[in-house]
Amino acid sequence: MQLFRSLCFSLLFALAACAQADSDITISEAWARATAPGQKVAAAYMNLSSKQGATLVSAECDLAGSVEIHTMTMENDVMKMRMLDELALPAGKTVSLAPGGLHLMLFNLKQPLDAGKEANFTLNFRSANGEQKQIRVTLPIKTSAH
Ligand SMILES: [Cu+2]
Repeated sequence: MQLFRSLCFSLLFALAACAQADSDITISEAWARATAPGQKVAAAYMNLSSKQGATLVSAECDLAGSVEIHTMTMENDVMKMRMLDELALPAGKTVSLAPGGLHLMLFNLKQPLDAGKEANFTLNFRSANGEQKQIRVTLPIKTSAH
C-alpha cells in the first residue's frame, strides 16, 4: 500500500510537470505574412503537432480583432476559403498550416503587419483528455516562409 501510494504520488507529479512544460503540443515554423498597403486581412502559418492528439479550438492575435481557422481548397478551378470550427491534430502527426492550404486568418487588423516585426498569438487547444490548454507564441512577420 505504501509503495502504491508513492507510485501514485510520483505519477501525479510527473503529469503535473508535463502539463506545465507543455510537452504535448509543439508549434514550429510559425510566421505571419506581411500585409500590402491597404490590406485589411492577413494570414499566419505554422506546423502543429501533438503527441497525445489535441484540437485547436480558437486563436487570438494582438494585432487583429479576430482570428479564424481557415482551409483553402480548389473547387471547379476556383480557390475557396472555408472557415473551420476547429482543427484536429491527430496524435503524433504534424499538421501544416501553409500558403495554399490551412491558415489562421486575421481580420480587422489594428495595424499593418510589417516585415521584421512580430505578432503575438494565443492558441487555445483542447487536449485528448478534454483539458483546455492555452499556448502563447510570438510569430515573426515575413513576406514569405524563407
Ligand atoms: Cu482565409
